[in-house]
Amino acid sequence: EIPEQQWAQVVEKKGGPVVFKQIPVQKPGPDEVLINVKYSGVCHTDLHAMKGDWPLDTKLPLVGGHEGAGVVVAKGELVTEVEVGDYAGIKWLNGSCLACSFCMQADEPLCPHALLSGYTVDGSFQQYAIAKAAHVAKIPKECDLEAIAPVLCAGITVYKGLKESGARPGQWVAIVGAGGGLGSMAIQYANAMGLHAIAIDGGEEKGKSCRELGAKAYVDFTTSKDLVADVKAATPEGLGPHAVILLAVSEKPFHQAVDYVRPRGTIICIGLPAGAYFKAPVFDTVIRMITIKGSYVGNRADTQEALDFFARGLIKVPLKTVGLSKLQEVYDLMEEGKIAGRYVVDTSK
Ligand code: 8ID
Ligand code: ZN
Ligand code: ZN
Repeated sequence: EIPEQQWAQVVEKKGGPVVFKQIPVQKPGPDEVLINVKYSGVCHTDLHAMKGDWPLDTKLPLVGGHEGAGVVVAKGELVTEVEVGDYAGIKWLNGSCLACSFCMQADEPLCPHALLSGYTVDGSFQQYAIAKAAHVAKIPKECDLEAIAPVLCAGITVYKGLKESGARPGQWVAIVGAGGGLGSMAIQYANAMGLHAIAIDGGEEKGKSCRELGAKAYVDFTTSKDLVADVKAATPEGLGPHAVILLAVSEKPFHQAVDYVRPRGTIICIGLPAGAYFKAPVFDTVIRMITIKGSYVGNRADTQEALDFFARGLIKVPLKTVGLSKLQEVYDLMEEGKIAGRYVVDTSK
């Protein structure tokens, strides 16, 4: 009993707003599954997509969303990896060709034919969404779909970023934008991986939530008189963190990271502020042997590893859940930087 029509949030023109309306339910192709999305996390990427912030066009009209947790309700004839009734997740990488040199090396986010949920194909801000079976996240039956939804982008992305940083258990990592959706997850993954997290964000509410999530220190960028000195002071011998995970949606903190990262340290760029450039002094980068890298979501193995941390009970990020009909209000709060942690939308409301 899959309905013909369903509720969705649709971006009809660049800049938005989202329009809550009924649209047809699609049928899965031979290598695709149809997922009844129960909950979907709201990532800042969804807001960037609606605003047209990046040098890559979205489809229009567009159903956003790429942290969709739900139940498989139909599948194409070639699909063998999941069954109807299984829990599954729609993530940013909706599909990839599986045949190019990047896919062959498990770098499928770099696939030139990648399909992006809620960007180049419709995503999870609807009750029924399509994904390539090869790429859906396999969610264990014992997991809570509401709580696991934000793992499907935020969790995977920060877990991959921490891996890319090369930081080892016992070392220190600065998380910039720690009070946001990705940042809250990053504190928890860092702890689970045996790292010491220093949280950087703005305001008392985010500070409180970062500490509750297990950050060893909080530096408030809105009140700190010398952010570089404060971050270094929070690390042993004042040498600075071994890694910096940049999640902020603003350019300035990217430049500051070079000044406080420990010599031989690694800076991981993940946040995607519109039109931003990364500028670093060549002299410092050379003589302090600093590594600067980008990190983009994760591959299928990273996905299952990130979900496994959650399934083991190691990742507990407080959520705020509202009906799918309230998505625009979530975007408004996000635009103002007022969200501590992650919002999740319930597609039944
Ligand atoms: O694969 C990827 N690279 C990937 C995956 C998913 C998301 C990248 N992203 C990108 C998003 O597109 C977005 O640009 O990561 C960024 C963060 O996404 P989010 O966590 O969903 O956004 P949020 O919840 O709004 O959190 C952003 C935080 O940054 C803080 C804000 O206060 C907020 O808590 N922040 C800002 I804006 N300026 C800051 C500063 N100067 C800052 N924190 C510290 N210092
Ligand atoms: Zn995302
Ligand atoms: Zn490919």
